[in-house]
Amino acid sequence: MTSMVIQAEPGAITVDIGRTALVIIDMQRDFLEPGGFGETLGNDVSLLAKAVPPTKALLAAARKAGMLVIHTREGHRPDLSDAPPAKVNRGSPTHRIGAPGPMGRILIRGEPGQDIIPELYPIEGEVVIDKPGKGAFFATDLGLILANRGIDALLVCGVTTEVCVHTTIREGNDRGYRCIAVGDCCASYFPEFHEVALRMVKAQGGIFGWVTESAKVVSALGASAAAAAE
Ligand code: TIU
Repeated sequence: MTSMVIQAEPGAITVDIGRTALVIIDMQRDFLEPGGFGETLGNDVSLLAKAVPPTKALLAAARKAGMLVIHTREGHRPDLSDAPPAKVNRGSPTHRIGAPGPMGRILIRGEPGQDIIPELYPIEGEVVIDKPGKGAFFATDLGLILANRGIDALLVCGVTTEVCVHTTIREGNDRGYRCIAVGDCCASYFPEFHEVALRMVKAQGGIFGWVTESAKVVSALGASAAAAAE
């Protein structure tokens, strides 16, 4: 077991690398690229781009350390049987889940827009969770996969901070996982929601978990590898 200390708020946290998973939430073309679901909801998708380079660096460091990497994608079956009508019937009728868009049917599994952006594309051996809800635990086998691997800490990043990232952290926290939001690897269409969502995680002594930055995790992984090589 190799542990590392991550500098974070409200305080530093020690995790075992073999019992920690990097969970990258919904870095999908539908949310990050023009023409996808995010833009159809009236959002400026360019606001999410800044989370991509730090996430790429964090992903590279996690892969090098042999950490479990999990990618999630929000999306539904082509027949929409797993999409609640209350979710589908929202927004403009031409821009709803399942409607044709420039990157295929919006938020439908298997369509190009529902897939992960090329910069962060999963590699062989990494887990991809297709989720019908905002939280990554809801109606998925994420909990089973984490339990089978003995995971007890989650480094969580992705989009959007106050929606799918926050819901997943809340779900994970209630299930007993120590959740660490990697702030610069998260982004929102609403910068103020991003800021407040992160503050909510670490408030009250870490009511939902911890907040850190990618450089601090990369540095902790580097220090752990250096110590192991001694
Ligand atoms: N619209 C929005 O902010 N987010 C979502 O719909 N899904 C995720 O956050 N992934």
